[in-house]
Amino acid sequence: MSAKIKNIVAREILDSRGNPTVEVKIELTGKITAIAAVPSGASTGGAEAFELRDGDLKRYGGKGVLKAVKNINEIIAKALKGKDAARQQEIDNLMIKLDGTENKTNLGANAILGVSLACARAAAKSLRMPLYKYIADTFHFPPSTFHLPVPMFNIFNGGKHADTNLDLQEIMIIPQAEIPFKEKVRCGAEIFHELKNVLTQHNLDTDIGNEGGYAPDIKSTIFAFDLVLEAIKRAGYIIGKNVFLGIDAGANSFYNEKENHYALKADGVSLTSERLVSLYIEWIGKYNLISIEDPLNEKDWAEWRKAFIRLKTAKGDTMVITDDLTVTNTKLLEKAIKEAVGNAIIIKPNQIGTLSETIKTVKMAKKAGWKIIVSHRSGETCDSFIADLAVGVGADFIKAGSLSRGERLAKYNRLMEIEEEIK
Ligand code: 2PG
Ligand code: MG
Repeated sequence: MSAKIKNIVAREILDSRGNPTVEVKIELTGKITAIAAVPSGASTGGAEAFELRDGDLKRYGGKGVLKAVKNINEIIAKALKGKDAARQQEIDNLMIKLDGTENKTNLGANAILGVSLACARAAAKSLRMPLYKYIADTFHFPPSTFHLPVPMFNIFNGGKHADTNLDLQEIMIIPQAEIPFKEKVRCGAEIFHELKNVLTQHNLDTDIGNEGGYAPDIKSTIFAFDLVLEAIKRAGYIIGKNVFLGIDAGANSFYNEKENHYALKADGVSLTSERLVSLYIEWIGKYNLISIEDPLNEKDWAEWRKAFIRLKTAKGDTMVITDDLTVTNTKLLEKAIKEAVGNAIIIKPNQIGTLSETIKTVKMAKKAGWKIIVSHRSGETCDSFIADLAVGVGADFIKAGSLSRGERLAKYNRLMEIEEEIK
């Protein structure tokens, strides 16, 4: 039997970048407690749900979250006390109503999401179920077919996640699907460590960026790909067979709106969207690039559509992933499906602000035959909720950063634990 919400207490904690974020502890009747923490993005999409920050420049440069914490402790807690924790949809709806705005600007999506996730975790505990199973059951995903998502390891950080000249935000290695999850982790880690040796040999920095991948300045974009390929080979893996490449271009960040072109500072070139897409096509052929996230800026739907057609024509199974374009929002996803701009979507709970709405987006994408990539944010905590979420909804992939930094490994380690449980 599930239990009733007895108490909700929020606190301000710090995320992996040292910025304040929200942590929520829920207590249920029967002495069950659960905690969840909220992540935060740096390269955020324009239409994301509202992240409430204090704006008080005397604290954390205005980034404090005491208002969000207060909204939980004084408003949300009161409204939810006594409710059945396992009625996730009802609880989420109640908070949406309490907020009363389209983008959760009153209470803050960071406040609402913290409660939503902590509630799910507490309910799962009260039912003595692992969180992934609870999510599958509650939202009617087929529980008998649990599988692990394929990890996309971001081993080269750039864009808004590093202070270097690499314009692409993420270069990811994607192990072959057929091996166990723990072998995928080993493959990723071995290549990650080998990349350090390769960088050292080229006299390049081996410091890491926001998501735990290396972040050196480089002489050109393709040089970064070459370095990764060298590391793959030296680690004993074969590109195109054991491991593939993916990128998150994060194209908003190098798009120049005034001139309507994309400025690649690593290469000293400015490109139209058409020429940028030609470059992607070149990389698909040359570097076994199987997925491209946010290839163009989020405003240019017409160019996205053209890009999708060209990328698919170049190689039929290329994944064209929407992130900033759809921000886990069903309205935007509906448009994206209708306008045929991609075939895969990034799912980030904090882009929309409740677990129920996140699941709605997953279901809509699945129905349209899109691939699901559950994702972390560049500002993370050690909460591993998205690992369970990925398994619960049967996601195809998970993107949780590199093979370093505790807040990234927390997700991969949890997935290895789940793999043991479900075999
Ligand atoms: C992205 C994410 C995570 P951020 O663009 O996919 O990698 O970055 O959290 O900064 O939006
Ligand atoms: Mg992205």
